[in-house]
Amino acid sequence: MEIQISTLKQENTMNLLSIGGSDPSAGAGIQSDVKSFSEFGAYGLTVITAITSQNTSSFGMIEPVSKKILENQLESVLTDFKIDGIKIGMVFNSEIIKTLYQQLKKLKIPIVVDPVIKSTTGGALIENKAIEDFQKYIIPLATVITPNKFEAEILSKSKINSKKTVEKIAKNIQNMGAKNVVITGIEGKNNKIVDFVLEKSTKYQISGDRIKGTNHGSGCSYSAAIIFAMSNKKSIRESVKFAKEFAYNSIKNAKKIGNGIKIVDSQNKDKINSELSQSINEFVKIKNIYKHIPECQTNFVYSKQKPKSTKDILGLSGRIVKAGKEVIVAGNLTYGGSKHVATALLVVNKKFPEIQSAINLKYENSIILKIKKSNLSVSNYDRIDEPMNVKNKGSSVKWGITNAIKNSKLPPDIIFHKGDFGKEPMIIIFGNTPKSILKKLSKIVG
Ligand code: PXL
Repeated sequence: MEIQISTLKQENTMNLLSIGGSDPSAGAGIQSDVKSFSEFGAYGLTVITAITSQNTSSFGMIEPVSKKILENQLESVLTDFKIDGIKIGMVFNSEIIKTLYQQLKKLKIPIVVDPVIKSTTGGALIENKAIEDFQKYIIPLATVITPNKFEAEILSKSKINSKKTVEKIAKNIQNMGAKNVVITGIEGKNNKIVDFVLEKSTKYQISGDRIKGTNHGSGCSYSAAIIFAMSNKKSIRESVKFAKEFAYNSIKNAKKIGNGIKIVDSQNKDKINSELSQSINEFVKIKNIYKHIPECQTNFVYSKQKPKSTKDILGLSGRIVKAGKEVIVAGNLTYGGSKHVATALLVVNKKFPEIQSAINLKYENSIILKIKKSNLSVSNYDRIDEPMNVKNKGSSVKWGITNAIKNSKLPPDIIFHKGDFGKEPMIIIFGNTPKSILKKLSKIVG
């Protein structure tokens, strides 16, 4: 079966729903979530609970939507799209809270609740009298709830002033029905900012550098990143780490767009990172792709121009791994994250600088046959010929790839070797970009 990349994209993009308020400054609320989701390569859907008017200096009016249009919006999205995860932000009043509860209680997808109470410019995002219903109806929907220190204090009606009280307050919020609690923005020692995580049966802290100053939208980008990671079946710990890094970069990139405080900028991933993460998302959704993952698992890499070492090549710190018939992405994208595939790419890139991306797949005769029938260029090397000193130095990949392209005039699409004693045979696909690799893949798998 031929895989059409265009259909693949249409059918397999992750759909994330943001339920919250509209912010015309687009720094927070549903507008900011749509931008974050799109940055992750996911498709963002929205259900609006309230319209706020605000800018970077002041907060104006709020108009909550009616129960009728809220129900109708929910019905529209829930009946049409396969939704992979939901983020709930501003809910404003009891009527909205109860309506959301009725519609969402039956769903079995991850829900991240960001219990927003006040905007940075001082606007009340929830009515005081609705907080009790928020605790009763919205908190139990949460797979993860992400209050900042101030919100955690309001929800638990107590002050955070020590590590012990953070734990107590997290437990208290968990007792309201949230499965996992992440209290963000606790000031730590040495200019660190700490997030406290309480899972069902474990607790820990994740610490990061602090950036001084007030920004609009940092909390929203944090919770949007958590729902993306959770919907990708990441663990709570991995999701929190991912969100912390994403929010950190968004804050670091914050821009003074209006006359008041800066607005966070989530459009901060370099192009290499954003194309590779999108392509990995598409790769793992290719039908039956688990059959092509080798025992040593798969890495998908993308290099900066003129890489000097594998540190200039982006890859997964974990791998794309097989779990039964599913394929899971373990770890995060980091420069220097891949050793073998990145080394192979480095060698090819030296001779053919336009080749900046690579992926390894399981060796199968049937694939080699398909490759030979396609118009892809293929070369190979034989590990039997490998000199002893190369084997001992552990530089087999470098030696093999150098050999395979020694006489090539054109860049290779595919290089394979059939293995050796104790060494798994392997196929590596090369391309200018991750997208071009997906195109080549569509000719040979499926
Ligand atoms: O960042 C919290 C938040 C969420 N939703 C809306 C907001 C804000 C903060 O201003 O305006 C609509």
